[in-house]
Amino acid sequence: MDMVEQENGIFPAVCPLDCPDTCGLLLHKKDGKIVKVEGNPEHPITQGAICNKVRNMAERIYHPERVLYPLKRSGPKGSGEFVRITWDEAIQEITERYSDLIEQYGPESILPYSFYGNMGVLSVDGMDRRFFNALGSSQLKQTICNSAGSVGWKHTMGFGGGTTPEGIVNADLIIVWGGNIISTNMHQVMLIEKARKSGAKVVVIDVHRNRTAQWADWFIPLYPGTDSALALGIMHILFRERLVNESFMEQYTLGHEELREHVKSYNPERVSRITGIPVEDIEQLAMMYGQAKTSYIQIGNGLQHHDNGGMNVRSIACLPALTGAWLQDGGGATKSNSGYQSMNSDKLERPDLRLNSDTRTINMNQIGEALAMQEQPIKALFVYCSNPVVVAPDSKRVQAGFAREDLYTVVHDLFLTDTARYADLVLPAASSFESTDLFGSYWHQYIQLQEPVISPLGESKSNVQLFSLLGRAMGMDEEAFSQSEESMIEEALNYPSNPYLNGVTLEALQTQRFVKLDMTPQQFYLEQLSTPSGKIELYSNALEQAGLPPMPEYVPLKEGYDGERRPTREDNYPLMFISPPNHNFLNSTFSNVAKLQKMEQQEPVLQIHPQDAEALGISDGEHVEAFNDRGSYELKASVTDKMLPGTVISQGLWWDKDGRTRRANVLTPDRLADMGEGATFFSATVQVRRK
Ligand SMILES: Nc1nc2c(c(=O)[nH]1)N[C@H]1C(S)=C(S)[C@@H](COP(=O)(O)OP(=O)(O)OC[C@H]3O[C@@H](n4cnc5c(=O)[nH]c(N)nc54)[C@H](O)[C@@H]3O)O[C@H]1N2
Ligand SMILES: Nc1nc2c(c(=O)[nH]1)N[C@H]1C(S)=C(S)[C@@H](COP(=O)(O)OP(=O)(O)OC[C@H]3O[C@@H](n4cnc5c(=O)[nH]c(N)nc54)[C@H](O)[C@@H]3O)O[C@H]1N2
Ligand code: SF4
Ligand SMILES: [Mo]
Repeated sequence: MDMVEQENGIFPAVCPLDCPDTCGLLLHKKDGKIVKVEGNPEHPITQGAICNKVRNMAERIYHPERVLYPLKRSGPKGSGEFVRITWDEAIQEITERYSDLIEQYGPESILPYSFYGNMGVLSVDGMDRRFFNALGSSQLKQTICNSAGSVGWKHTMGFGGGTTPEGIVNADLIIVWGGNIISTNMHQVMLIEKARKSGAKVVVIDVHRNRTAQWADWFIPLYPGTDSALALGIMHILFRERLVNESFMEQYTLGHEELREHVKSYNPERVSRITGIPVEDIEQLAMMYGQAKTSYIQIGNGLQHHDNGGMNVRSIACLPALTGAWLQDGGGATKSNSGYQSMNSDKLERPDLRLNSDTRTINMNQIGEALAMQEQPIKALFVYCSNPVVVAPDSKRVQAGFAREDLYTVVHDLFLTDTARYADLVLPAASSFESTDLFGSYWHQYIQLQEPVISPLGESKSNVQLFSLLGRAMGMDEEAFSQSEESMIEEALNYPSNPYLNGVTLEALQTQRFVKLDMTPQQFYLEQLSTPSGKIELYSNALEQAGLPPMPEYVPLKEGYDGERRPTREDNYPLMFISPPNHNFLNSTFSNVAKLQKMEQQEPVLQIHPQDAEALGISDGEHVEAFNDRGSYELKASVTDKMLPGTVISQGLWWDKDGRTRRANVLTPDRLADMGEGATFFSATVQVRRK
């Protein structure tokens, strides 16, 4: 008997959320319903510990506001007024509208908009892609999360993977740089705690004394977007003090002699002026780093959501190449480990089904602008696994785009999100616990399988079910649209180009649950770097050709301040506005769960330094408005010295409520970062006033 049919029991599951930990879960089922979610103690990395968010997952699955039937809009866009229709009516409507649009404007008038609301590869890099490939729609550049940093990393290291988790316990110095891992990667904290018991020191470098900084041994605050300058200052001292590993640099790097000259101008005094960090602290940090036996740097996502985000990551990624930390088990750095688990995307996504090979691509960070395009306008949007009205920058423009009367929008989600409220048609999505899917992790090296534990609630359908149904309804008669999930998984894992996947099979997943990648090739990590030179590129010709500095460099933010350029009276928006994730939501997911809202003080909070609060006449707990030319919204002030003066912080991506805007992204820019066309959420300036 399969899991769905069993009324009672404890069943294995995978956390589907966009979180590096990809925990193994156990779902307790009673009378056919999930009543409890806990960690699976047998998962080698996550070991039975899970976050509070997912412990409350049942509340989300059975939330009274979950969308259970197809809905058709009956009021103005954004009003949230819908009537129930049948699946047959919904599918018929989509196929008719799409056929008309294709005839009149061509298939590129249709744009999918998706991200990783469910990390299952069949859901977001599988049947969905097949459908849009066969349709010939415009393509989305998925740049909203880490693309600036990934490209910065790749220009230095080549391959999209770094230090793997298990070794971290051996490190004696751990630097968490621009990340808030207590909230965003809790199992890394568990491993670091082990290292700490053996004497390791933990340093956090951030613009905010976040939860992770409070837990660290040493917190170093700096001005936003100045991380490259700090990394270059550390390099300056490492060369000066001969704390570099000459033979390592000789063997494994390109451009160390040029770099040695280059960093002479980044003396500690200059770096201190830019970053706001005292000279003594820069000296001490560099000495600690240079003298550590096994140093490890966790490069967070926060510091790459900036105009200079690619370079920030690149500069930091150069540090272990100077000391040779890569030679130690657990040494080095990680930005993302997604490279180890790449799957057979040709088989999964079937790009061969696309007939128009030069289809236009639209950057998801600029969806507001894209929806305002007059020429070759986007006439239809299909949103799934994402909530762009809340998560995309310059949100008022995004909202205006979604409000266009002539735009035909379909949203597939579990809830009537702020985005779904603008849809013409809302389709009910099954949760991952109601579906079959395959999960990797962008941090650890275990692959997992999800099999359905309960039946889809109401009339909801998984992404795979939906897109295969739609494909067939649109006359796509290829076998690709009737393939079973199991067969898709087999094809995804059959990928000799990625040797790490050796031995990972559907059968192994069914019997063992957690199947580790074959990490043998990692032993040759330094010998097989996929940069153009095959070495760690301290000097990058590719960057030079792209018109960017070939060596790590501090480039000030386009919108923002540093220690050398503080705001003046002429600056209307003198505060830097940073809006990173909070502890209890996952991006905007869970922002509608009452228990978790309560743990986040029920509403958006603006942390403001006492000096700034005093100058603006703001007291703790009162309501304020944060604003700039892009928009404004109301928050509750929390006066605190967790940042340097001049920086304000609001954590968490909130949905609007009762007509009140609660979206941080009304203030953020849709400019693209220096690399990877990435998002620049945190290079935003604002002013704040009493409400
Ligand atoms: N609880 C929870 N967990 C999550 C998420 C969530 O929303 N909630 N989101 C998931 C996703 S999609 C991602 S990408 C990861 C992200 O998780 P992390 O890698 O931890 O990155 P962020 O939380 O985005 O940002 C971390 C820190 O960057 C800091 N920061 C901002 N600008 C700068 C700067 O210029 N320099 C430095 N040094 N620091 C800066 C912010 O203050 C913040 O403390 O977390 C995942 N896990
Ligand atoms: N200001 C600011 N903005 C940010 C960030 C920030 O730090 N600050 N972080 C950015 C980052 S790093 C990221 S990754 C993005 C994340 O942005 P998104 O990927 O849009 O994340 P969510 O807001 O969690 O939205 C995911 C949606 O997918 C839905 N969903 C879940 N499972 C399924 C499924 O199986 N099928 C379908 N069809 N839908 C499903 C959920 O209900 C939810 O509404 O946000 C970015 N935006
Ligand atoms: S959100 Fe992250 S920490 Fe929480 S259960 Fe999921 S994978 Fe684990
Ligand atoms: Mo992300």
